[in-house]
Amino acid sequence: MNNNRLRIAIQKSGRLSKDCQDLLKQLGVKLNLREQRLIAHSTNMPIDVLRVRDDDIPGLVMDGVCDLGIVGENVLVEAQAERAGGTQNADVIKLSKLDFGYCRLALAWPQELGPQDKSWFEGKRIATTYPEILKQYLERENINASAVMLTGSVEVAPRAGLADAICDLVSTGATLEANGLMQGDTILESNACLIQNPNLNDSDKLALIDKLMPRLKGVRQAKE
Ligand code: PRT
Ligand code: ZN
Repeated sequence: MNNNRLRIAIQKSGRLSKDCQDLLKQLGVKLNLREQRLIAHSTNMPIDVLRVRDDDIPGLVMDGVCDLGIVGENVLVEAQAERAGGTQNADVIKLSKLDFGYCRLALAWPQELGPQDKSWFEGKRIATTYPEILKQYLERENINASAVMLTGSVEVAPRAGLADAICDLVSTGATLEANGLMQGDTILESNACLIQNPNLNDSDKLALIDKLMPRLKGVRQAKE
């Protein structure tokens, strides 16, 4: 990998991939993404795009392996909370919120229990992929409940007897409905965002970012 090229981490395949690729195109970054490679080199700018799992993106940017990254705030906030208090760098510069990947992290419980207030969660087990964000919320709200970490199929946890409730991402609400779950409090609202390694000091790379940022602003305004 050439160190003089600006390295941007994006999700390889998933909900953010298409929007990330479209955004790079709108910024004038020409890429050959046809090959299923980890790294795609831009043909018109000194930029390399790394295509990885979204969960790896915050760490790659915090550690300076990549200069920039595009990731959901949900994944970013969880990764920062995971590193909090440890020795690893947990800082990033949030350059811009992006206009895709919108969702909310919300609590939900079996519909048949009907509406519940916060006190219901006392002593309950809550399945989630975001245990750190959930723990922060429970502390804030003074609720004594435990987080059950699941990386997938969170919405089936109550029915499977693995948990009493869930804390999961919601966009349309169709998944909750299909699984007989009732939506409660939103813990976090999330969009995709563009992040930068805070220790980046290469003047050519910083100049390139300065050139791209007004374009990004233009792309976002055009969408309004
Ligand atoms: O393989 P990799 O680890 O990269 O991908 P992934 O499977 O972890 O993530 P992916 O592609 O599913 O999501 C990437 C990012 O998209 C998330 O981190 C969010 O920032 C954002 N996003 C936006 C969503 C949703 N909307 C969303 N609806 N991520 C997940 N969902 C899931 C949710 O977990 C639930 O299962 O969709 C279901 C709910 O959707 P509705 O429309 O039925 O409410
Ligand atoms: Zn993921």
